[in-house]
Amino acid sequence: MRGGILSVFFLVIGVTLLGGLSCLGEHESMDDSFGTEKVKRFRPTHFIFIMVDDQGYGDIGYHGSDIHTPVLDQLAAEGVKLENYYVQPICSPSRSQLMTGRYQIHTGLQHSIIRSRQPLCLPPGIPTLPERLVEAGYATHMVGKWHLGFCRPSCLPTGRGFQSFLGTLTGSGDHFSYRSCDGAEACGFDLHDGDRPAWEMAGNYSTLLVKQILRSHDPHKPLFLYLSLQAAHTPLQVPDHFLHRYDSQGNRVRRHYAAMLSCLDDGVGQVVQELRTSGLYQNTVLIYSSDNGGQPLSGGSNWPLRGGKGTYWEGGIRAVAFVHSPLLKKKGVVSRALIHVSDWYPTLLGLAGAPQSHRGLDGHDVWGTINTHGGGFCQMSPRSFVKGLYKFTSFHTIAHSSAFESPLTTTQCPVPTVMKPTNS
Ligand SMILES: [Ca+2]
Repeated sequence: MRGGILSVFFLVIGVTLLGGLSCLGEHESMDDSFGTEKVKRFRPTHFIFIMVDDQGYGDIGYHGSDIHTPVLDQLAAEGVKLENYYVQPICSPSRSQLMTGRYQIHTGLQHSIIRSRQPLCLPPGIPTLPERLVEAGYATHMVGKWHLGFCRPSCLPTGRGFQSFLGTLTGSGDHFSYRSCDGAEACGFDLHDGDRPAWEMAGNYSTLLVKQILRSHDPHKPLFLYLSLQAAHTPLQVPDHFLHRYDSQGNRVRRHYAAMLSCLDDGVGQVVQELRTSGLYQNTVLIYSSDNGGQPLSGGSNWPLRGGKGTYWEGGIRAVAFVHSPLLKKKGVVSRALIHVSDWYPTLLGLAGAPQSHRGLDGHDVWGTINTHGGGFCQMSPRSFVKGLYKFTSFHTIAHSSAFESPLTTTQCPVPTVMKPTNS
């Protein structure tokens, strides 16, 4: 029996994974709010990072989309919506920044995605987020799309800090067959369990994953689960019952894309339900992020932003993101603080109580901004710009230039302004 599209598959096994880590030993009580210092003194915090692929800024219910995402809408409404959140315009650079906390120009990954035949991966000398979390005592698991190179065993997720990995190494394989091609002459099977092809898991993966998780299970450790979904990246494939939700959608491409996001939405709901059932939920920080803007040619919409995936217009780099956690001090708020995908590295390490060295990092610890100032005080972000091919400057910075002397309000923060290209 076919297992459904990759997103469903990953979410199902993601649930299995969470279920396997349901016991965390003795817990101390803590109040409803927390910061880095409190986390150090109390029980460890679990991280669920959900990275979705090519979801457009306009393709989520709370941005007015015609795509139904009730689970995501509710999670975001109960958390902090990040409305000034930036990523890179394509897959590998964004993911490299999440893993290293550094701009891709500092890791050699600034050119494009890593193609299957390219002998490239994350630089071995730069510690990754899961490597640092392992040092802090975390169990680290990855399910889903890697797309950060696989030319050597040391480049694989299991070579870069994840204690278990089940997923795909390339960027756009078939959701059903796991066939992935880099040109017609270079195709292969891309579903891997650790460092080996998982041929046998194509139809019966969940059972095997249970075994895998049970083998690696340590109930006393905090959890970092990187759930990296290939939905809603091409190829646009989805089980029929999700398609039927959009029978009225006349655009076939858009219909399939929308159905993939609904499938994803359902799956995230299963993950959260399992978090509740397993008792992990109350001490979990769930971060949801798209890796780049939507691709209009593949059904995505970034409305009202201009441009899309692969461009440095807002539609390519301003992404859907939110944080959901019972531990947030302020919930149900919209943050317009400038936050970038590279910021998760120091932010999560800070929450984990890991020793911090900011040497070489481009990311900032933005937990205080999210947790305490989530109501839109953009000037409270430690970040004033994002460096890429273009510089982005927050209104706060502009307001302190000679040309803009108007004081900021605390309720309205304009989007960053695109400045001239920079070589620095
Ligand atoms: Ca992508």
